[in-house]
Amino acid sequence: KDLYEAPDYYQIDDLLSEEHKLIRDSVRSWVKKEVSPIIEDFAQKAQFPKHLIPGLAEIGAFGPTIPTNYGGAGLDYISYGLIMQEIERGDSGIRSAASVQGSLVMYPIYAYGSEEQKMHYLPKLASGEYMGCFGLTEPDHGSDPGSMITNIKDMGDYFLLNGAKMWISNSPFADIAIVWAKDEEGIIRGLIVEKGMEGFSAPEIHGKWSLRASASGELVFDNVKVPKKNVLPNVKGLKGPLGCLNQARYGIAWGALGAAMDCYDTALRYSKERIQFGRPIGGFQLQQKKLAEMITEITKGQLLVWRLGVLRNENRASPAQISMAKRNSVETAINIAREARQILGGMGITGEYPVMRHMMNLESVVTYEGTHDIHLLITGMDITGLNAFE
Ligand code: TGC
Ligand code: FAD
Repeated sequence: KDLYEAPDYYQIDDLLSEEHKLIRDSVRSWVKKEVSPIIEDFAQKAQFPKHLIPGLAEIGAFGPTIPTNYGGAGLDYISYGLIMQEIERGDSGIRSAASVQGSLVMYPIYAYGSEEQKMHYLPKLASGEYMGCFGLTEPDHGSDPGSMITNIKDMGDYFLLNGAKMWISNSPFADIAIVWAKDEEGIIRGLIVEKGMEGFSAPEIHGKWSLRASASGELVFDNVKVPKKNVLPNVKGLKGPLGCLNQARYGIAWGALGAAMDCYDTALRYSKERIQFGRPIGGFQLQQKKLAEMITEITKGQLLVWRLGVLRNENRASPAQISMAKRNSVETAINIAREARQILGGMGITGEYPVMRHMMNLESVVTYEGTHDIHLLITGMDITGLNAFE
């Protein structure tokens, strides 16, 4: 593809500042130059392209909203959203690496850490010198993380950590892990666990058909001695990890639309070029229905995330509003990917086009950071006041 046209059917660009557009365009050209040419190969090989880490740091993808005195980019939430949108236009796995680093590793250190922890870790994470991962999910506790069994025991000078985490993005190569574990009173605490601590391992999960260019793994803790200075002092309880998820889910709400835009753009071009029965397939009503519905859903999604960004900037976005946007964007994207793949016919199943890769990636995105069902139930609880989880 020589060109990329970002759909902007309702002149949503008018709602962006010049700075927003500059940031968006510079990330877009970075993705086009650095990600698009190599991503299919890395996805086929099931490898995370580690060489992209310095570039991701340079475009401000690691901690876009973290203040500059800690090494972050100090940007607003619309900028953060636009960065995620453009990265996920390239690949959800690359956006995942950035989401985890910024929202799930830097954010908890920034929001719940001591000044010493912030000064020590945040600049290294912002520059990509350290990469991090976030361990909440366990083999037997996914949607219900409050029932986790990973635990810490107070041994005086240190905590003894035991348990296991599952499905952890970036874990196989991460230098540090933000780990959520219960103390002896059953209260969830956050810990910074470092690579090389005795009894800590992070084996990779193989055989994924989705998010193949992202490294996923386990975190296994067998009597790991975690110094007390590595505990995040300023949060206790499930609201700690859930607060980080608000950050990441917000980014995914924008990101998934990037994947949707790439699928739409690819299908639209193909429909104008592919000739069957003597004319472009885009001239057939059935294909036009698919394309018209795609641009309608993308436009609705763009307006929703833009408004969410404004609310987030004003610190007024509720977790339930974030859930609605994450769920809507991912559903939009997965439906568009499936329809776009059909428009491409047989070519749609090949790596010549990005559509099937996006489609497979989105099967993870619809599950992680709270499944489609869980976000629906969060909306249900918010509007009825009745809790379906109890
Ligand atoms: P519940 O009793 O409702 O809440 C416990 C405490 O947490 C507070 N809270 C929140 N705080 C901040 N943000 C939110 N979004 C919050 N939601 C709830 C709540 O007020 C309460 O506080 P307090 O002070 O009263 O104690 O908790 P519950 O056990 O009933 O669970 C609720 C539920 C199901 C919504 C929650 O557990 C949930 O969201 N489950 C989904 C799990 C999930 O999303 N896991 C994601 C793992 S990380 C991941 O997937 C990374 S992928 C990264 C990538 O590669 O991009
Ligand atoms: P389950 O919770 O077992 O759910 C199975 C099904 O049951 C789902 O359809 C779900 O919607 C449904 N269900 C569950 N409870 C209810 C209910 N109350 N009502 C109705 N239906 C319900 N986790 C991390 O901590 N860190 C990471 O970095 C991370 N990265 C990931 C990367 C990938 C590629 C994947 C696939 C997952 C990752 N996860 C990560 C884990 C992810 O957050 C979980 O997979 C997700 O929260 C769902 O948990 P589960 O897979 O155990 O499914």
